Amino acid sequence: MGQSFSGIFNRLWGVNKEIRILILGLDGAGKTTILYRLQLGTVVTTKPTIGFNVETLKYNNLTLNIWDLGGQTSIRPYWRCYYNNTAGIIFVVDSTDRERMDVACQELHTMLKEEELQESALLVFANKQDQPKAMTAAEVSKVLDLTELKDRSWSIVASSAIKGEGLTEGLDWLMDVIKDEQLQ
Ligand code: G3D
Ligand code: MG
Repeated sequence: MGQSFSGIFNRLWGVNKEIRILILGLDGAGKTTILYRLQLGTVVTTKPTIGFNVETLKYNNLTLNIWDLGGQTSIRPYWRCYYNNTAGIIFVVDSTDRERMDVACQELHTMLKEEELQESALLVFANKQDQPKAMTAAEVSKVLDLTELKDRSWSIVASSAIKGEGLTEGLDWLMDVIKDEQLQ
């Protein structure tokens, strides 16, 4: 059997500061499903400002914050409260949602321009691979222009949040990168 999720995240135990991971993506991509799948503790939903729901999961010195990208640009300034100490970004894509791939691409690249996120590693989940019409991870990588990313550690992993596939592989990669960067 594969490693447990808590085992993966426990690797950061001993890193002597709070580490934040943002889980982002368009609505319906599968973010909440992934968060619950991790089974690391209680997910708390807060609404700090109008029209902006944040789900939070705390585990040891790790905080996972998750919200939907897209829609109201007026609330964007409020997101910045969550950027501090962001070691990693997990961007979740619905691989069957071909119509909104360009929106996902724009949202991702806008986010990555944020000053405070320049050092953050990026993991992309090409999610919903259990669906017959899903684009492959290679196809998603291409439409999201991931190869254009310079000076950033990034990886794309095919996943099915519903089946629990690919999540361990992706998070393993991300935790390794974060641990390396924190210990430097
Ligand atoms: P979000 O938090 O990114 O908005 P959710 O997305 O986690 O709420 O998921 C949106 C819908 O997609 C949910 O279905 C969920 O079950 C489904 N979903 C999430 N991941 C996968 C996956 O890997 N494969 C498939 N087939 N479906 C997935 P409902 O029907 O509850 O809206
Ligand atoms: Mg959600």
